[in-house]
Amino acid sequence: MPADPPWWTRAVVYQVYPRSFQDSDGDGIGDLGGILQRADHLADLGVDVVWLSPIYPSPQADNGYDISDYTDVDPLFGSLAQLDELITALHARGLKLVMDLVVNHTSDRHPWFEESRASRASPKRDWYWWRPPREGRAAGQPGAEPTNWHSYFSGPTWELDEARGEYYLHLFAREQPDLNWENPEVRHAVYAMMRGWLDRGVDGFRMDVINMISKDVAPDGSLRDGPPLPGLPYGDGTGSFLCGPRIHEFLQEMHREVFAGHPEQLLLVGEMPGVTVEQARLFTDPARAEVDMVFQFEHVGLDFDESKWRPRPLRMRDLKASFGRWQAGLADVGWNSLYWDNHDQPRAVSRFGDDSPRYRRDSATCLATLLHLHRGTPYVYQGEEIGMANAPFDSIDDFRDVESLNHFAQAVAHGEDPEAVLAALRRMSRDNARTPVQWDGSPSAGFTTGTPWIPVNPDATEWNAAAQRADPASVFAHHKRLITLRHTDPVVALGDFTMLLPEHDELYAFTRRLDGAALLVVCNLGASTHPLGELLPEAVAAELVLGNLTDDGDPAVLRPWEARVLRPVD
Ligand code: TEU
Repeated sequence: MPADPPWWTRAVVYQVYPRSFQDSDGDGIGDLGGILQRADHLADLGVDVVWLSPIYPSPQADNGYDISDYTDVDPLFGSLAQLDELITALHARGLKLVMDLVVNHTSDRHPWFEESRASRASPKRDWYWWRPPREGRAAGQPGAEPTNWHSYFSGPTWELDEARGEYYLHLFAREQPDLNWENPEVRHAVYAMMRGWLDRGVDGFRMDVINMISKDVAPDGSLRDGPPLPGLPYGDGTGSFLCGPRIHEFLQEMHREVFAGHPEQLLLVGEMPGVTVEQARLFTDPARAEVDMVFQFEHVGLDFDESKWRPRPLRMRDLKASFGRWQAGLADVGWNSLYWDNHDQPRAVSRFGDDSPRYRRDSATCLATLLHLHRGTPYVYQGEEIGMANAPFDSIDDFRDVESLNHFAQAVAHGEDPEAVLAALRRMSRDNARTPVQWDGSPSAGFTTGTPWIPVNPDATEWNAAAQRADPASVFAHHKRLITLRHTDPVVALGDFTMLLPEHDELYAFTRRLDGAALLVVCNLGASTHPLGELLPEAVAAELVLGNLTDDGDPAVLRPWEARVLRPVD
C-alpha cells in the first residue's frame, strides 16, 4: 500500500436505489428531490460517498439499467439542475457522489441502437452485435440464434430483428442490446460522455458488468457456442464474455482517455460477475491504471449451486474460505470492496442472518460488524443501516423485477410447479432489496404521499429510521459506530488480515494488525452460545472496543449473534 493510501481506503460508500429511496413529488417513485430531502440522514450516518444507481432517461425495462440517453436525467427522477443541486448539497456535507455507468449495453430505445437497426448500411450498424441466423437455419426457427448463449434474464441472448432478418445480442433483457466495444467509435463516444459527467463534479463511477464489454470474437467475426446448461435448451456463454481478451486494454484506454486528466482521486469500482482473485489483482493494481476495486460475486453465490433459484443453507466454512481468499489475495496489491446487500441481492439479514423478532437486530449488527472490520471499502445499501429485511410477496403479481418475472415465466413454461418457483422468488428475488426505504411507521413509511411503485414492507411499523435514529441500541446507531471506527482507527482501514478458526461452523474470527497495533474480531453467526476460553483465550483477556449487543456480557462466553471488536492486551 502506498505511503499515503487513497482516501477510499478509509471511506464507506452508501448505495442509493433512487426508485425506492424517497419520493418528493407524490408519484410513488423515488427521485432526486427525495435524496436531497434525506441528505442529512446520510451525513448523520457518517458515510463518505453516495453511489447513485441509474437516473438517466430510460424506458425502465430494467429499472434504469437500460439507458436511452447518457447525458441527461429521466424526468421521473428530476432534472440535471436538481442533480447539480444534489452534487453541491453532498459536497457541502463532505460527501462524494459516484454515478452508475452502464455501457455494456444501452436501451433498445437509445438513438444509437435505433440508428443501428435502421439499416444494414447504417453507419452505426457495427455499434452493436448483429449476426445472421445460425448456418442452415431460417431466421426465427428455434435454434437459429447465432450462438446458444443463455441470457441472465432467461431465454436466448439473441433477439431477431424481423425487418432485417438478423439477430442482435443482449446478455440481459432484449431491451438491453450489447454495445460492440471492438468498435473504437463506440469506446470514444462512451469516454466523451464520462468526461462530461466528471466536468459536472461527479467523483467517480460504479461500472455495471464492466468485465463483459470484451467478447471473445474470432477474426472472422464468429462467436462460439457455450457448454450446454442442464435442463435448458441453452448454453453457458460466459467463457466468451466474462473478462474477455481485450478487457484490460479497454480499461487502460478508458483510464487514459477519461481519468488520467483528473488530479483529484476519483472512485472507480467495476462490477464484475465471475471475476477471480487473480483477475482482480490485475484489475485493481494501481500500477496498471484500470479500476480501484471490483464487486466480486463469490460470497453472494455460496448459498446455491447451479442456480440462485435453488437456494440452500450457507456453509460457514465456505464463507470464511471465500472472504479469506479475497483478503489474502488482495493484501499486497489491489483493494477489496465489501458488501452483503445491493439492489440485486435479497436482504442479508434474512439470507445470512436471522430476521425473526428475537434475533433480527442482533444478527443485522453482527453481519455489519463482520463486514466493516474486513480490509477493503464497505458498501452500505439503503435500508441495511436500519435492518430492513425481505418482503412478504404473496403472488407473482407482487413482483416487478424483469429477472424475476422472466425466470417465473421460463420455469413454469419448462414445467416447474409455480408455487415452488414463487417460493424461490420470495427468497432470492431482487425485489426484496427494492421495497421503499422505511423512514417512519406510517402506512407508506414516509416514502411517498402517493402509491408506491412496489409495496412497502408492512414491518415498517416497527422497523424504520425514525424509531432508530435516537436509539443507541439500534441497527442505525451500530452502523454509525462502525463507520466512526473506520474513520478513527487506521488498523480498521489498513491493517493486515488473518483468519482464525477456519473450520468452526458458527464462529467467524480474525485479526487486523498495523504497525504493532492489533484488533481481534469475533462474530457468532448462529443462535448457540460459545465458550471463548478454550477457542480464543486471548479474546477473554482483551479490551472491548465495540460490541453489538446492548451489554458487554461475560468476556468468556459469546452469545447468539454476538460480535466483539477487541484490542488484545500484550
Ligand atoms: O447486474 C449484473 C448482474 O450480474 C446481476 O444481474 C446478477 O447476475 C443478478 O442480478 C443476480 O441475480 C448489473 C446490475 O447491477 C443489475 O441491476 C442489472 O440488471 C444488470 O447489471 C444489467 O444492467
